[in-house]
Amino acid sequence: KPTQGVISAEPEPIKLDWSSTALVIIDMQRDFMEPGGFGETLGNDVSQLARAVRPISAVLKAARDTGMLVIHTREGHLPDLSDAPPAKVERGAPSLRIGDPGPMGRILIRGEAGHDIIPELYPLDSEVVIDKPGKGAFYATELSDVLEKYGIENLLVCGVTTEVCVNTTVREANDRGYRCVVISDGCASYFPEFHEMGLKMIKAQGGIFGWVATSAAVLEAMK
Ligand code: C5J
Repeated sequence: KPTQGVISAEPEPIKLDWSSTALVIIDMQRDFMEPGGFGETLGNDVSQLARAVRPISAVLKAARDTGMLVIHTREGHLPDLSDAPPAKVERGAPSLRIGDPGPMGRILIRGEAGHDIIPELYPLDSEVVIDKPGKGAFYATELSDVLEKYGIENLLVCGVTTEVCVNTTVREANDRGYRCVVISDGCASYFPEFHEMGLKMIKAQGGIFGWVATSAAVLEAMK
């Protein structure tokens, strides 16, 4: 098995050691991906996100074959909403609010069917699952400790949505010194133009937040 590879990325190629690299899959939850969940309550067309599933699935398989650390994140709140700021719960005019009962259980609540990861990308028992109350995966979670424990220096990041939880997490990671390679077709947004700009923001200015590469380029580097 190769222990390192060069990803053909923008703004420039990046060489990574797989032993110090983790695949981070952001919020591929039924609540964002399927009708009746949090994403749809906000008025979004959830079918926009389906295109990310196949590229993520391919990279996930390669990461498992390589023995890379795999981390899945889930956005959600405790059943008593003690970790949900009123400023988040009360915002806007959704069809259902966080904590309200919906067709997949209570909206964005840990332990409910809607909060769980879609079957196609379901975590193995050996993989890390980070439950986060915010958009960024570092805020109020154990992610920093996990990355330190495994000696991780680089993150391959994918998931939904590009401009919200993916971008927030990449910005948090970049400030903490991690090299982030965002998998372009492994991310998606309810707003295609935000997806495009969200990726551009990362790789602009010499890679101000990180690198962007296609799933094909990542898979090629992992061969
Ligand atoms: C959003 C997320 N879009 N996972 N969450 O509210 O990007």
